Amino acid sequence: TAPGSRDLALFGGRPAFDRPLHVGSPNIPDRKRLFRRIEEALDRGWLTNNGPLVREFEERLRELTGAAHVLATSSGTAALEVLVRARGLSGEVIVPSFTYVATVHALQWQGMTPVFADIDPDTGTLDPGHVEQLITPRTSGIVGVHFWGRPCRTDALRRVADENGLALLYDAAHALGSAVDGRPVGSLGDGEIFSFHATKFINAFEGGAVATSDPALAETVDRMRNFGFGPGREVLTHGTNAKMNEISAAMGLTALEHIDEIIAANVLRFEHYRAGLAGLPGVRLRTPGAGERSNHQYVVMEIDSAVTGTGRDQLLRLLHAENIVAQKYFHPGCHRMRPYALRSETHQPLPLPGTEQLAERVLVLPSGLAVTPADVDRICEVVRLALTAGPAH
Ligand code: T4K
Repeated sequence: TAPGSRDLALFGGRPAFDRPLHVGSPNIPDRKRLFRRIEEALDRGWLTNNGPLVREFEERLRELTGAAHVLATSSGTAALEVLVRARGLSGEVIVPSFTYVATVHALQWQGMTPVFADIDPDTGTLDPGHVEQLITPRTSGIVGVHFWGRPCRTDALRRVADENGLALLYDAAHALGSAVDGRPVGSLGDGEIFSFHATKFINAFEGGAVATSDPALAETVDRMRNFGFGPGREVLTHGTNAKMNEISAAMGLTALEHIDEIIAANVLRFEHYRAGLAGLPGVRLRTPGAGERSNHQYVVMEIDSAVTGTGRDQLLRLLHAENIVAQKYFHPGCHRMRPYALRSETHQPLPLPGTEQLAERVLVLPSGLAVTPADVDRICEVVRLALTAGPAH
């Protein structure tokens, strides 16, 4: 008989997978090489504080991003905190609400007021027109997010920033290896940050980096990530400990050696999703825009529940029961999160319809090396079944 709702695990069927399939399962491409690097670091007796593996990792990232300077850090969040401070931002900083909360926390944690701008629901990135409307005499900068690896509308944002004397920084946590019109992410803003958290397609257990082509900014970031030390260990500025360690760099370097094949694997999985979900009413996969290159680390499905009859959250429950650990990246918008919703100074003068719409519709599906193309085909079958025989039917 044709599969029906009773085959769904939520209604008593057997789960489609006997192990959880995650969105962010770490890619670990070459354990031997990783262990060799770690052995070498242990033998050297140099474990952190600008060690040779960190310097090599930074060099590879410079080549990849085209930025003149890359400074590795202990996390993407630490990178952003150091960058906004080193760039001298203060007062109000315009940022999308539709982002991982770390973007907004980093600003707030550094004593700035995040002002939430809307996104263009088509791209998921900052709407430059809305940014312009939010500028006040207290605004010092814009922090865009290259969301899901999709570069921001950088030319329009650059114009807004330059016309108003604002810094333009990017949270590129999702976007290593992405590019627009041949310009790699990392070279688009005054400064940009990357994340190498375990769940990122290139990971360093935990880690991050600041990329910039401004030598003075790079020097300040370099000092601030290391207690403010300058040459001769003289303390020249305020600082923190945001350094990357050698074990993290060993992991990051080893993964970077395989970046092309990891991206190719991501693309292959994306193509399987595209074929597997084709023609399913009310379901759309997000694709890169014209002139854009994406690392395809996130496969983003958008659900129009008016068409499917099954809401995004219902589908998520159905998928989780099947061991398909899809994620609501990112819901809700940060302006609805308790510490920001309750703060009067982040009072939102304008509604954020693009953010509200997208946050209710998106679901990020498992991908990466730990998920095989055959797994993807099976996931697509389950999504089809859930949407055609699920609770709405
Ligand atoms: N800006 C943006 C736009 C970001 O997305 C992020 C981080 C940042 C800034 C900050 O960068 P970091 O300071 O983190 O370097 C995860 C990551 O923890 C976070 O790094 C990432 N974005 C975000 C997109 O994803 P959660 O809260 O979803 O984590 P968690 O623990 O729920 O894990 C997600 C999935 O990954 C689960 O299904 C389990 C799986 N997983 C997780 C870990 C840690 C694994 O399979 N293996 C693992 O080792 O944030």
